[in-house]
Amino acid sequence: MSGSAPKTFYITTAISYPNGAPHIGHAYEAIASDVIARFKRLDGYEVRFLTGTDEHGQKMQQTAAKAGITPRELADEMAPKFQNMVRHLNISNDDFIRTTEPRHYASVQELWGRMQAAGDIYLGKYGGWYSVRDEAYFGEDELTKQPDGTRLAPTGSPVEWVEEESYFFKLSAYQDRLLAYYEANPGFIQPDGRRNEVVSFVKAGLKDLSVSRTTFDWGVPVPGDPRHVMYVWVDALTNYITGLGYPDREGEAFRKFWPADVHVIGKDIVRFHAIYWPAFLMSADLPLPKRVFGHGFLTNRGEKMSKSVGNVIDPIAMADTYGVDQIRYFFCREVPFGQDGSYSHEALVNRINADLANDFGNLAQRSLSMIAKNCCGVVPEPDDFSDTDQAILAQADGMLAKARAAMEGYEIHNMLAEVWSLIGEANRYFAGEAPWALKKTDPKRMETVLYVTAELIRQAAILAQPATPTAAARMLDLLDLPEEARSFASLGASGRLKPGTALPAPAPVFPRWVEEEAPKGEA
Ligand code: ME8
Repeated sequence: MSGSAPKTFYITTAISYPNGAPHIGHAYEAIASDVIARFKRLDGYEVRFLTGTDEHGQKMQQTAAKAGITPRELADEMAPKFQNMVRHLNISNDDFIRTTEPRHYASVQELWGRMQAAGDIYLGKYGGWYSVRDEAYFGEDELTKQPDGTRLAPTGSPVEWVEEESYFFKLSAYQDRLLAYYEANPGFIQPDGRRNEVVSFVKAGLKDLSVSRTTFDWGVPVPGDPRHVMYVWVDALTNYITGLGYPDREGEAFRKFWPADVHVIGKDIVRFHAIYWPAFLMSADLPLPKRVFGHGFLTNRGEKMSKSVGNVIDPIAMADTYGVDQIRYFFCREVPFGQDGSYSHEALVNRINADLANDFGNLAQRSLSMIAKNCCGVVPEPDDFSDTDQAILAQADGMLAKARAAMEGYEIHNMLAEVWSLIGEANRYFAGEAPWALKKTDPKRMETVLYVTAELIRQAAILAQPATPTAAARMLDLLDLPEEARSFASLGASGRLKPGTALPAPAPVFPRWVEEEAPKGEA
């Protein structure tokens, strides 16, 4: 990288609807994206990481109406809860966008103008089953037909066929170009299963998309025709470029970071990101994102979380109960990224105690305590390395390549599995070499074993930083590693611990979960 511009990496999460409090699905997406962002930063990339809230649209308007407040009041009340959640979970986002900000209006209106200038927006009529009481359209499949032929919305209110004036985006014109793009960029939609769904959907034929509404007014006004507000997805998707200063395409952020390296989103909104968004960008003659990654859904013991079932988990309460690093590690390690995953108290406690407290925490505590007691609290000077020492050091030195390979496809779970397999080996090494027994028989060999163990902890802790940033930093503090020696550039033989370095008194980093403290009412 000498002399050349730093490698850049732009990652985004979906922007959340703030019509309710943040739930564990929002937290999961933010955590996984944060692990990717931190990994890339530590690996020498200049990273830009955006998250935020999606504040317009009918859902927000309806929730506000029920609460007797304006949608703006609702957004102003709820958006800080999302900002607070990302802070609480130690998410390293560089920006938090709210779609009600003036910078975003400017961006969406510019994008609309470019799509219009390209001839892709026309005025037509949108027809659908409309409930006046709910002020909403419903799909045919959502309705119940009454014996008298009338139809009822799921809310029980009657619907009527309504046609309203609407602007349309010529999505149908992009079918072939989209298919060609998917073909030429097989990694664009990940994981592969989601890609196949999108490809079949597009192959089946695309209809033009209604992109404005006149039945409500909580949205970005259509330029030149303010009776219309833009369809919330046109507005929402554009956040990804607003966050880079669009419409200023010559600005530093846009030039440096667009196109995005990855949009991390849930599986339910892959179509919007893999079909609409690239079509809008093609129309506006802007480069397309490199990848859309659709992660799975989290369930509570296999059951969908819903307010009515009462099993919605508050991520902040969960982090307060188990620990921020603990839940970050749990979700990223336990759930293969891309697949659905399930949460349970037992599974979490198992990971906390087995992986964090026993395997990593105990090993550090035991080996560093021995250094404190038997090596005057300084990193010991190793003697010649045995074959066993050399083999395990080589394994540690090879970790970065393995971790990178896993993260290439955003296999966060596999990246962590690699790091913890090294920790497992380090435990076997420590137990096998039994430095406590060498204390009397061969103190020099004891020092070598303690050196090697501390070196393994150094490398594992550097690699654990993306998932467990606070605990890993504490562990690196215990090794007295300066800030500049904590990036991935210091992994491997070139960054070996320096014998003679005075270490602070060891302190436990990963506490055990003690079952009596289980939260009451937790099934
Ligand atoms: O969809 N498990 O917002 P949203 C995992 N505003 N992820 C989940 C989940 C669960 N149980 N429930 C939701 C929106 N998510 C739009 C996005 S982007 C331009 C606009 C994920 O608040 C969901 O898939 O309903 C999405 O990626 C994110 O949380 C926000 O969902």
